[in-house]
Amino acid sequence: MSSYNTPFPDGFVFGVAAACAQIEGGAFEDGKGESNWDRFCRIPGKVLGGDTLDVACDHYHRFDEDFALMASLGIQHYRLSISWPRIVPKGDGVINQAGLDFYHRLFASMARHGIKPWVTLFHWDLPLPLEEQGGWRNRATVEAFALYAETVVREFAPVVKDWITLNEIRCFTLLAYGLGIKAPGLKESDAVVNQTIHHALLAHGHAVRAVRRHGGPGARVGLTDNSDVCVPVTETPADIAAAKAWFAERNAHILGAMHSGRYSDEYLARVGSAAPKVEPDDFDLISERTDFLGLNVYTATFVRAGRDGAAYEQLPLPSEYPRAASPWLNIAPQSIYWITRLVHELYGHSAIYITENGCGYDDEPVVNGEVLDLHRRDYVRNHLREVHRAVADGVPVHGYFLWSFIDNYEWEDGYRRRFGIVHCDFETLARTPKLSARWYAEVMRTRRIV
Ligand code: PNW
Repeated sequence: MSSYNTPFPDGFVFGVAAACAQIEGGAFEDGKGESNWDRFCRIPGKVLGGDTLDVACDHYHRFDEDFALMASLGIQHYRLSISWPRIVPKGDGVINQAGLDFYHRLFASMARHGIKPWVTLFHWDLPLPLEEQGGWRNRATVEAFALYAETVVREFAPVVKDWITLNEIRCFTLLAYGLGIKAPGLKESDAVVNQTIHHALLAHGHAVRAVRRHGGPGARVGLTDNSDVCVPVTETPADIAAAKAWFAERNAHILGAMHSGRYSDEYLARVGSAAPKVEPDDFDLISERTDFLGLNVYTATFVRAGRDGAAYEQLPLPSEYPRAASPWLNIAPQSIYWITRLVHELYGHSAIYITENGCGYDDEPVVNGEVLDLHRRDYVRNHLREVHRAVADGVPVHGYFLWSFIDNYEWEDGYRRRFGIVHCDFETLARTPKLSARWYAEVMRTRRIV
């Protein structure tokens, strides 16, 4: 038994995460093409307050200042994403040199500040012309992505070693084409949604191949998934078995498919005529070997052993269960232990990174130069304890990236919902590290939960 305040192992990575569209701004600068989100945010009623991505945190012009701030907090690992519409403005294969130049300047600044990049190739901003041709419903988007991924990996192989193919397939397929919440905001059939997921899996495979071919020595690649997560109500063999059955079923179409190289019979029976169309060799691509798995963890469902032969019973959350301001974000720190353990047991991953974990709240004023976000400090601390427990139990969790470095554009929730450990004043764009940032700096410095 190790106590939770023993240090994390050597080599365990502590970092922070953000995504290009949410922080960069410069939405129409230096040849960047319009994205699906640039268009979506202008449709009345789609984004809270009609907030646009035009300026965001203005990281596009302030990255040097932001990396200096990161360095001052002792941050040595930063997960960021590259903007596809900056590199390929129309999605057609014509490259925008100014877009490549921007990321060269950005990586050079990171290197000067001693910060290592972990780069996501796709974090939801799609060149608008591709969206207009069907977006992820259209298999041609997969081919366009393959070309973009190859371009980016070739270009930045000398300075980037850790690549993430896609961020959260569910969010840019189901939530975008099925539930209508994220761009392009459509409510299509299950069959269409399942096809978008299949296309995303193919895109992932292309990016893995791009890194294998062009990543150079030491390059590594993995997917970041927001698996559906469950917590067994009691940590008994029966409830744990129930949690495992629930997890395998709920993640069959993404992690299950990637790891077994096929859609399971259970999944195909469940979706029936809404099953995706699969072409020969698709699963060679989808099941390409990866070096790690990234997991974004925010929230959970509780599960216990089923009655009358059912594999599990899923419990509704009482209305007073603890939540952050984001309505979907109930706070169940054990989720981070169980997701890593179940992923390891079910799919045999040998390297897992938490690529996002954090919480969104609405109103955090700066008072006397401080933001006293004890709620965020508690959220992160309680989750880190469960990461520590997973490590102590032999689950191969090799790193943790806190979402997010700075308050930013929280997609359909606009700028009101704040996830940052650094406060951003969206009027003046002033940055103020919150109490949680000071606390996390001490965690990184001592490698302990302080
Ligand atoms: C993630 N859910 O999105 C994204 O990767 C980030 O870009 C985003 O800012 C962050 O989490 C906070 O929302 C999610 O409904 C969106 O469970 C929705 C869910 C999960 C993650």
